[in-house]
Amino acid sequence: MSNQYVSRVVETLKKRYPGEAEFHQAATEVLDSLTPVIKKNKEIEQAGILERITEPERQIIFRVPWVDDSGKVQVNRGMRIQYNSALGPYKGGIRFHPSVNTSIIKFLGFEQIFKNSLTGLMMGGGKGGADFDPKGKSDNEVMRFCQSFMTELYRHIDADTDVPAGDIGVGAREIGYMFGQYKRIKNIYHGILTGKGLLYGGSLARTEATGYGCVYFCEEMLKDRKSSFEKKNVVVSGSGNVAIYAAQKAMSLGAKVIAMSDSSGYVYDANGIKLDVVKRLKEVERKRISEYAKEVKSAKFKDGCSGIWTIPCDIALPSATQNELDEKAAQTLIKNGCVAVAEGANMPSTPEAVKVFLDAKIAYGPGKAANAGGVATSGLEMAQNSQRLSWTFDEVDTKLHQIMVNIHETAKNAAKEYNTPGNLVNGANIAGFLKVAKAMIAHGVV
Ligand code: NDP
Ligand code: 2IT
Repeated sequence: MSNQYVSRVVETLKKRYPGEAEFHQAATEVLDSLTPVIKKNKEIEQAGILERITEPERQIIFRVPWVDDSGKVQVNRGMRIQYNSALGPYKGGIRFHPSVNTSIIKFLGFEQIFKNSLTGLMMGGGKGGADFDPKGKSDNEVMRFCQSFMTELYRHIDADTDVPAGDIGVGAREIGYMFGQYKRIKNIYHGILTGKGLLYGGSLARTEATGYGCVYFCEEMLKDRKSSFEKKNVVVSGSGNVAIYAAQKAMSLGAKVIAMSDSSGYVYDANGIKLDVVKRLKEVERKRISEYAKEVKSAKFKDGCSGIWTIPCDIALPSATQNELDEKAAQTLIKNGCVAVAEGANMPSTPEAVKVFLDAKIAYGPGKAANAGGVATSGLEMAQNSQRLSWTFDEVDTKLHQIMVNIHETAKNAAKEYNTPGNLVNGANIAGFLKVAKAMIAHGVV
């Protein structure tokens, strides 16, 4: 359902930015949800809020030259999209993956505006990245790349301006190299990145936060249905940062995680995935998930990552990448008895798959609500850096848990208020949007 103002803005975006499919998808999804809000509040159209909120405040695109181990010069394309600063400094991750382009970084930056608003912390939205593939690169190559990336990025970020973090392909190692280079260039030691190592300003529980937060969110959806993770079979796609800690928290709540994946395929282990093996293979040895099946005899490896959704499960936690779960996969999940889907990844379900979940009225938590625990804990890392203090793991985890409970409640209430009870897509989009829109109106035409 869409009104004329929404259709006009979406059409203009498609004309102005042809070929940005992921961005069109993300913008259309959010704007369509906003129809009842726009009807109720005429000021939104008068103030051009949709035109402004869909256009990044600033886009920085730059060359990243670096020297590989053979001495050859390589060049990648780096970018940072500073999308919206109505609620605070731009905040959002950096992705290093060969697929990175403006469409992907814009979709992620756009989603980040509403996600960050939902956390209740003072953070605007942004995203960055490069089409660099860390896979198969030596530590030294990764270091030289990160140093070159930061040699341009440093002039655009600051603790109160724009605070990047990790995302696909950017973890503790990359954040460390980028932090070191920033400090060297600027001679300032402050919290310009989050997801830092614990020795130099990182927050306890940030590593775990996105995955834990996703499970906390899912737990709230299950509670509303008088259910829990106890004795449930869970499928988690991906085997990176988000997937590993979503699996860990689900297991600690009594669930059995029976499958995980990477971009080449998935492992199924009816006895329950041994997470210590996955952690060693992925976090320490940087190997493929197929190695898991060579080590653990009860497991089977299958080529192709999308097959993971054919495994019967009670709960699915898509935690790999965008559009990894399509309509057919959604139908198969429902047919096999899946009752809850909480998105650890950003936009992992296609629009058709989302429709299947909403029509079936299963518990469905969209990424911008369900995976907000990562950026929320980044916000807590910024607060600790400003105070020059470190909170304990339990303090951070308790705050994270409360934030996820609040986000669920906020999205649920907004869905009800705008006449689509239970639809957390509408609820999250509306609640996230309203705060940003009101701040933008207060700031005047900027
Ligand atoms: P990682 O790089 O740690 O892990 C990514 C995982 O997803 C890997 O298993 C990777 O497999 C898989 N993957 C990546 N691209 C594809 C693809 N095209 N097809 C299938 N699988 C793929 O990243 P994160 O765990 O940090 O991020 C996962 C998702 O969570 C992303 O959507 C990210 O935007 C989102 N997210 C991350 C947050 C964070 O704090 N890190 C916060 C909120 C959301 P392979 O190794 O084969 O590439
Ligand atoms: O998509 C995301 O929310 C992230 N990659 C985390 C961003 C952050 O600033 O912690």
